[in-house]
Amino acid sequence: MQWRLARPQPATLITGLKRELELLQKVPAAPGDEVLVCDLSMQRNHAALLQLLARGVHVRYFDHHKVDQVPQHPALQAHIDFDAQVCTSLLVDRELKGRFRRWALVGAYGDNMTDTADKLAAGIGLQESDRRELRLLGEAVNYNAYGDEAADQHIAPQRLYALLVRYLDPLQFWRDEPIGRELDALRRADLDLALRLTPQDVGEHARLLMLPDAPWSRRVIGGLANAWASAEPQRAHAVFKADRRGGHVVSLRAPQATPGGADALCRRFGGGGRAGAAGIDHLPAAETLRFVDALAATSWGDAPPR
Ligand SMILES: [Mn+2]
Repeated sequence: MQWRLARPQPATLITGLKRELELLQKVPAAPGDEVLVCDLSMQRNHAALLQLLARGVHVRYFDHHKVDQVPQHPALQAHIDFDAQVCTSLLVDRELKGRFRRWALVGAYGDNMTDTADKLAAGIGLQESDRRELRLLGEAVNYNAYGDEAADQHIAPQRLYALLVRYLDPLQFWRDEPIGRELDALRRADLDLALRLTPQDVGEHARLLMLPDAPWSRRVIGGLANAWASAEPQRAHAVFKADRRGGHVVSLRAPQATPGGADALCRRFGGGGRAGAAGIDHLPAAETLRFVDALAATSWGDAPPR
């Protein structure tokens, strides 16, 4: 949003569900084309990135997920930062020097970076009621990315983007377009169902929730983890949802008080993410106990807060 508003030009939008990460291989770019990549793990798209660069495509890459090695290539402009206090929206904001700060805040709120976003919002003189609307919009847009299949989503992200990009000011969008409030109402209804479930303690510093497999639970898993993380900032939260292969999808949040180590724990089980928020796409049933033991054994305070 921010980049397109700053540099308007015809572009093909390629997007996917929250867990569809290997998107770069779907980019049909020709030599001389420019590709803008946002919020997509470079680790998971490494080979496709090298292929694009070799083909003579220019790539501008903004991301905050852990990557072992950023290729050195004259046609790659990479803005990568793993700090727990940044998200991709804030990296773009940094590059554009705050030109579309209100949109940047929508992204940051949507990523549950409430404290950072509140400070930035206060810095540009936004009142509490405006901050609240930006937060609701961010959470609604973020929420719409969740689900295991297109039918789980209220509106296709491509269509939502086309509506959003017509507005320079997200507050105007929130007030003029009903879709933001529709998504907000859906999110609340799903969350109300999920919050009826009681988390179980896992050791002293973590809790675990088990969700059934249903359209609402496929959408709510990440938002539920964020809601519990905010409500209980001293504890880590793992939300499990049954998948169709007899295992689970896992969404993990480190304690907000010590936001580190979630990605490291998930990587041991084939998942990934960032320091404060990470996940596992498929945890086989046979691995469940090993994960729960590892969760109980994690001493979050020892992880560097980055
Ligand atoms: Mn992100």
